[in-house]
Amino acid sequence: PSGPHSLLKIIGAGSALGAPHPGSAAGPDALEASGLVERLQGLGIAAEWLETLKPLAAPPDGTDMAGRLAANAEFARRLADHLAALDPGSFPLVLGGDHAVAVGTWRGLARRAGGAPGLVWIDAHLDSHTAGTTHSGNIHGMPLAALLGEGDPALAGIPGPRLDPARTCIVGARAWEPEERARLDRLGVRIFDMQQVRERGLAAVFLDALAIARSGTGREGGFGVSIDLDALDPQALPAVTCPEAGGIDPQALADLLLTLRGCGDFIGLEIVEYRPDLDPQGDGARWVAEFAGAALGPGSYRLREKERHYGASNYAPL
Ligand code: 4U7
Ligand code: MN
Ligand code: MN
Ligand code: MN
Repeated sequence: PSGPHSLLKIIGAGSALGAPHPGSAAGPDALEASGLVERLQGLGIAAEWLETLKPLAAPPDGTDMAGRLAANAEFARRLADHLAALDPGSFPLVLGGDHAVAVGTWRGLARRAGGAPGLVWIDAHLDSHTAGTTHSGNIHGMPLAALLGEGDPALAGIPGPRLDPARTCIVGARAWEPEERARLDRLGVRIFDMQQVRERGLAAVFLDALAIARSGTGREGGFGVSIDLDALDPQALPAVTCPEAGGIDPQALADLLLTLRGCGDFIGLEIVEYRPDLDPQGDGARWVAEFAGAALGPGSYRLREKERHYGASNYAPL
């Protein structure tokens, strides 16, 4: 760890409080042990593992919705506070954990950026239920609705600006319930489902999604990308809680994430839902390194600017 000279700060969000299986809570520790920092440093990225947040205590089995919302909200609030306070010379990579941690990630980064970021949400699911519409009761199916300001105030009220639906979009969706779809349609959130990805190709869809997230005049918040690994095809990456057949080819996604290197308004990357207990060969860990390396590798405008302003000891010469 090179302290102040690291530009890329990795924050582990080791919570599975939102999921029906505890396995994703171990995601950050497994990714750290897999040598992620070293892999990124090998690509010339000045990366440091800053910290891994853990839930205070898992609520006992049978805890009601209010209790589970409160536990998820406590974790999200703490994560948001850490991210909002991150030093200005760094770029955040948040690693889950289940996708409920995203409520903390994007409220915290919105505060840090001084406004709501546009957001590209890459996921097999829409994650736009509320406690009132959920079929499963699982809170990792609710974070996007909460970020848009919908649903129980415990989750929707984590401090920070709410997302602008006009600058929010989803890529890769193929499994949803009618209520969450209706919510997003009402709000005007654009959904690029898997059928569109197949018809138009991932590149065309991804560039449209980026344009939406980067659009508008009040762009002081920049934009971010949240990757739920279940967006990818489970034949290539089965180590997730809610696999859905017919997903995105991981190499195709890695190739498109290269686009992010050119974006000066890119404010944060999140990768969630990794299940190390289902990943004996470490394929999932390898893809996480590929995605982060593609988005933030040498030539990354965002890291280069930070290097110019704040300096970096181990960033590869460009
Ligand atoms: B993830 C689901 F019912 N919609 O609400 C639900 F299909 O963060 C899935 O995208 C949620 O992994 C998946 O439980 C949440 C279900
Ligand atoms: Mn998700
Ligand atoms: Mn999902
Ligand atoms: Mn899942």
